[in-house]
Amino acid sequence: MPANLPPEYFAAEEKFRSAESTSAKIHCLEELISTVPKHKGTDHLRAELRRKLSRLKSEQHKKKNVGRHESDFQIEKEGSGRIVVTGPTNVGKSSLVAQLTRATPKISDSPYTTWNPLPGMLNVQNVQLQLIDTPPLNPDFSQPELFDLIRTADLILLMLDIQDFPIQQLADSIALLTKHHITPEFLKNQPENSNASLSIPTLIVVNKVDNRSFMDDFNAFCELEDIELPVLPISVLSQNNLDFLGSRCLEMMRLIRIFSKPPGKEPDLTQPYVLKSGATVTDFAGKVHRDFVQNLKTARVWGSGVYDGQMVGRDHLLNDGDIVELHI
Ligand SMILES: Nc1nc2c(ncn2[C@@H]2O[C@H](COP(=O)(O)OP(=O)(O)OP(=O)(O)O)[C@@H](O)[C@H]2O)c(=O)[nH]1
Ligand SMILES: [Mg+2]
Repeated sequence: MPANLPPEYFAAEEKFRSAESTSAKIHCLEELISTVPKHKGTDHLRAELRRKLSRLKSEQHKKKNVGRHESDFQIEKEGSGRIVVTGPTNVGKSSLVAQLTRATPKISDSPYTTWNPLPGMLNVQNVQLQLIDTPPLNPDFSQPELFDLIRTADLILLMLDIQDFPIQQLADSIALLTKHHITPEFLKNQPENSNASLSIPTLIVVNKVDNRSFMDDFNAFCELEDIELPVLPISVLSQNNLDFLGSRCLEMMRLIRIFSKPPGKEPDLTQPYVLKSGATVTDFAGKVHRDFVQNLKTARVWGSGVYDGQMVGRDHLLNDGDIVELHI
């Protein structure tokens, strides 16, 4: 397919050729990329220009950050779990973190904007989760510390862009993750994944599904994959499915919320105790107070699988949203 480049492209290309400093080259190249129309005929050209930009930005970044880079990637854990947002450049990772938390990462239409991770706190049904924006997965510039950070995730959000060849993006992202010994959990039973690789729950988040017209592309994306993927279409721009994303995260992290009811009082439904799914009344008692584990005699539960206020034993399995009254 012919590229059909507009005259502005050639003018911008000329400017880029004559730029001398790295920062001027980056500036001109960003301008050049913005003149290339997005269609199949310009695929290769856009990929090549992005690669060039990535190389220039990494060059500039290395000069700026000698010595202090690694520590930016060491982030203290906060909240009930850690979610790392990863994926190719420009898919909207920083936009998502900015939208869902108070963090203010830089957002730009130009590729390779984020160079350092940035955490924010995400509140999902009163559960605090740490959501970390990261630099893009980049086949041309490997950052070992980025993969070390991803390895610390309780859940990976692998973000793709429905408007920019998501199938290819998914394949490239998985290739990079597995090269660094990280296997998205949905692939862990595939024979090619060795035991040496760390399997992490991973939700594929397909962004920029801004309106119904992109749902056909999204459905085609789902159909073309051989295995059933944990996948959610979203749009940060039109806020499509963002609420649902939070509850999907809790589910995939296998976290449940349990509310404590002191005897004779109402439960505080704004302050859940967060436990792993499969937790028992004894596990809950241990969260409330460590002495309760020893002294617990019985408990009453309101919620699913029980009648209201049912007496249960120490080994009773709890469900998300249960209210528990401990008797010691
Ligand atoms: N149409 C549309 N554009 C979006 C959406 N979310 C983000 N964008 C735009 O996509 C571009 C890239 O967004 P970023 O959040 O900077 O992307 P990123 O993944 O952090 O990019 P890198 O830092 O380079 O990895 C920006 O112009 C955003 O405004 C969306 O839901 N729909
Ligand atoms: Mg970013």
